[in-house]
Amino acid sequence: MLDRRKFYINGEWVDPSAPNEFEVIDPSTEEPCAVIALGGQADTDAAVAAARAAFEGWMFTPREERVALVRKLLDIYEARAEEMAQAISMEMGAPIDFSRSQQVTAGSWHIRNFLKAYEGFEHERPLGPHAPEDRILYEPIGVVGMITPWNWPMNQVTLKVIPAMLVGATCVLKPSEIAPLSAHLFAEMMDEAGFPKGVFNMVHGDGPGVGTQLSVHPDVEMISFTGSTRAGALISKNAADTFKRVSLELGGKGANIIFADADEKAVKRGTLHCFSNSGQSCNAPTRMLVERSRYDEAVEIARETAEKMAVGSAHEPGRHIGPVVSQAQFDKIQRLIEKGIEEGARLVAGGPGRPEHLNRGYFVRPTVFADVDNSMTIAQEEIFGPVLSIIPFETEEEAIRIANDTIYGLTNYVQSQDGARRNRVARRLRSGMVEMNGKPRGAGSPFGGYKASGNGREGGIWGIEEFCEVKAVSGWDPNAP
Ligand code: TXE
Repeated sequence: MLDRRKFYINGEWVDPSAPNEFEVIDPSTEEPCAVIALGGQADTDAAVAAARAAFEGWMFTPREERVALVRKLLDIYEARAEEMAQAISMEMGAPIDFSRSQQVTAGSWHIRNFLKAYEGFEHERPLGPHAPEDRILYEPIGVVGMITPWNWPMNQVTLKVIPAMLVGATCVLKPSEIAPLSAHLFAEMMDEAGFPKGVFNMVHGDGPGVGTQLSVHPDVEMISFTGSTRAGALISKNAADTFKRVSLELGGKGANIIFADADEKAVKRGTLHCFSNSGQSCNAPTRMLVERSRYDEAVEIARETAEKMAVGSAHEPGRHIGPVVSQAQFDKIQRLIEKGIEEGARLVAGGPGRPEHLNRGYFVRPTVFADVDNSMTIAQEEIFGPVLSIIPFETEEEAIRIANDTIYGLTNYVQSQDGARRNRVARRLRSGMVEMNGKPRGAGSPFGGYKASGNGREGGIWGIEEFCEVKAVSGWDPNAP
């Protein structure tokens, strides 16, 4: 069993202030695979103090030096990619090939994209061509508490840590306690890259402990959070008394609108996308809205796709999906599948229980419900498992109404050969992202949600500005350095 009971504070690996041990469970086997310590107030305070003390120096470090350190980190990250893939598979159950090709590379993709986006980022800008004595300064916000989840661990860690490092903010990272191994390894990489002491700190802990302590801490200027809508609301409330900036990336209930003129692969593509990462993605297209004339055909394709989808251990190579992350998530998904049946949706593939060939591990059967009404629980709640709900529609207007009829607003999807229709629908969907005809979002585009899906934007120039305060200065001497 791996021993990961140390925290990374002020450039050192230190012991926790109290033992408070916590076992990390491998979701493929249900066996403990590592032990960490959950931090307490003294650990949080030490990490925040280190980040605070490092801030001034880091903020005024020449940008080329910060960029060079991030470049060095990228080299190390790529050199240790296999270790990272193994850690992610073990902690959250992504099959090893998926871990290598998607989970790990999401991190390097973000690091590269941020380096590119930051090239064009000016920390000091004139207000406009006719206001040379007005200067707008984009300054690093200060100490940032970063709280991350377990579903795309390196995706989320790099989306927060990298832009903060580039602009000159400092941070305390609290990764998910149920999938902390990749973040621990990431902290080793930050150490190896040689970031100055205290610039990056990492403390393991849970929500009621370190998560809350960071949220209320008077010396933390910002919380950047990805996780459940429940925890996001709590963090906002906890942060209110100290006027922190709170950036939230929360749940989703994406609609995938398939018009009758959609390309023939659209249904299969949408089903596979919904099941990818065992359905544990906030932007998963979990509600498939299909125009009536192609509805029966779509249900059949989705059923076939689900039945062909292999499920197996994270430690085996192949294109199967793995278990979900924990017993709690497994139970939640089972409860929602039962609820779907109870409320009258038509189960066409999968269903309750584990796949027959697996009797241990948090494995869920790829499940498809047809004849779903958008008011049903399975169409409203984020399930976070491989469960697809198919809903018929008659008109474009009705499709837009159903898509928007959710508390969430993260990603919606549109499939149609009619460009004018695609653009028209994209303008009316209340979500931070709309992806059409299977085209993935471009590098450097912003990621984030409307409504209960959150409020910040990560990635690209938007994700860099998140970590900056904006200062307006008048009487600036444009001819002086
Ligand atoms: O999330 P939590 P859970 C959704 C998904 C999933 C559900 C529950 O629907 O089924 O959330 O997952 C920290 N103050 N998403 O319970 O609790 C916690 O320690 C400060 C969507 O695992 O939100 C961890 O680091 N921090 C999502 C992180 O929050 C708190 C990804 C996420 O855990 C806290 C994950 C508190 N009061 C789950 N309570 C996405 N947007 O991708 C918890 N935490």
